[in-house]
Amino acid sequence: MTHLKIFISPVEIGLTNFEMKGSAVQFQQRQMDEIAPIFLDHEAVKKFPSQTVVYSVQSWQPVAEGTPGGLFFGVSTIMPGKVGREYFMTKGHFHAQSDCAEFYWGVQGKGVLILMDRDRNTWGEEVYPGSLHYIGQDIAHRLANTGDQNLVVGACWPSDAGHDYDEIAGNGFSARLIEINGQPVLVSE
Ligand code: PAN
Ligand code: ZN
Repeated sequence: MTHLKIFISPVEIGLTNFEMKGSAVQFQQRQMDEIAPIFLDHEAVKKFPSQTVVYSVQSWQPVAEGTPGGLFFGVSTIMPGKVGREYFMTKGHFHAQSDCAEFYWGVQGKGVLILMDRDRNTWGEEVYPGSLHYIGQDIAHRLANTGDQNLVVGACWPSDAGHDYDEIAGNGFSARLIEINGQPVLVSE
């Protein structure tokens, strides 16, 4: 019986670093060997040990994936680094249920949220501690770390959003975030 009881939530979050703790927290890592094709410079990729961690994601999915009306919560950590002149970044995706939006917010470090619509217009938003980002319906999204420390970003998205990785894996974004004269610049493919 739950009536009149006061519980402790199964998940808590560090208020400064956003580290999630609790038995319900899931953890996923993406290593260089797994995501190498997303980077432009395939020779530069080979300089990294294959198990180099590019990013990790903690998440709490309180309902089954695909459940309408629920929410998922996650914290992404993108390591600092560049493959050639291209910053370490996430795979990026559209949501499978393309009318599902998402919030991101910057926690630590600095980076760029790269966004692309279905007409393949690509633009970025600067990510920094306190930046808040609304990712609208039908907008592909990817995070790139442009700093020299971990980029930590919170996220909240609908439990029925799903992830369509195939479109980006096949066609990429229409621009890449490249370091030019020490600054991040979006360059058309
Ligand atoms: C985020 C992303 C996370 C990792 O939680 O899933 O940053 O990026 P990829 O999923 O592109 O590898 C989110 O956007 N969820 O919907
Ligand atoms: Zn998403």
